[in-house]
Amino acid sequence: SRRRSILAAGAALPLLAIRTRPAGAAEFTYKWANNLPVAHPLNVRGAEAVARIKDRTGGRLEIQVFPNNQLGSDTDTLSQLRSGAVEFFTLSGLILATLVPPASINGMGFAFANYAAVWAAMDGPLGAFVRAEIGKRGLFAMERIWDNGFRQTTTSSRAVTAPADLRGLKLRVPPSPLWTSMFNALGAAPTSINFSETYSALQTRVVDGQENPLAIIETARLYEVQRFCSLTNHMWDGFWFLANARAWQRLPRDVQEIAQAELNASALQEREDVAKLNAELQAKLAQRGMQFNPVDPGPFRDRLKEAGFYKEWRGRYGEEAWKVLEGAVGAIT
Ligand code: X2X
Repeated sequence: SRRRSILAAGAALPLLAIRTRPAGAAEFTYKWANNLPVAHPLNVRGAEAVARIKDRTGGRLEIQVFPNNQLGSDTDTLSQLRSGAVEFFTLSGLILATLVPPASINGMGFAFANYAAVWAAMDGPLGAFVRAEIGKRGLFAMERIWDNGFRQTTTSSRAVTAPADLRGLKLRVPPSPLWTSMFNALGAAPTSINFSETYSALQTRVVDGQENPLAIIETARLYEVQRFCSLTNHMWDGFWFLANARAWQRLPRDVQEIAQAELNASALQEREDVAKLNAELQAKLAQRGMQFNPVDPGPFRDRLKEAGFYKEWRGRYGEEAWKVLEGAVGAIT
């Protein structure tokens, strides 16, 4: 009878539900997009995390990696992350600030003296503050931020030793209000260009310079189109490992825990790799023809103060955020 066949189908359901997934196929197939070359430690350690996650979840979560802006520029990919078309994205906090304004705060000019200060802040109250703000915007940030590094200034035209050397310099900066504001205050002529367009913008001389950590100057081969590298160390930048919050919440608790633990473990390894590279790379890049010069940060910081840069950004972030920053790095006056 009809009733009997419905019952029979119902009884068979649990089995059918399991069988609708072809053998070997993941329950969740998510995309992770990033803007970096495959040789960068973020991709090397990230790929290791992805493999461990697949293994430890018994294949339930499979993460497909799209390095090198394969899915679009950072600006495009941030939109895709928000819509859920991309589930994971590693993005600089400064660029994320176009959506979550406080997320650029770690890029405040000359705020961090060294890596010890960076990790104490980002694994501590400053990172917690920013992650909470990210959480209010439909995104979830893993606990450990990945290292991009202290940024150095390269040009095809001249060494930068003092703020006067930046005057009128056509400088590529990533799309973020803090970057534009800071280099305007320093007297340069910054242009917002996504990383995906940076190499060609330098090559065709749309801009004369850019600023990035040595690990990126090396892995993205920017040394091919830049000659001088000035060790300005003007800010520290890192990548939040972001998830679309709805996609993250769809994952069962145990899968979330494995994913977050493995990504955080890889982040710590990536930090070591990048620190090592940034220490070694000056010699290697010099062999390739780059000319390095040290920089005294004092005059740059003075110039930012005189231009009202710190005052302006203190107002934009608000007293609460500024207190958390100063709690980490000391008074910025
Ligand atoms: O766009 C850049 O310069 C880069 C790669 O450093 C960032 O992602 C902020």
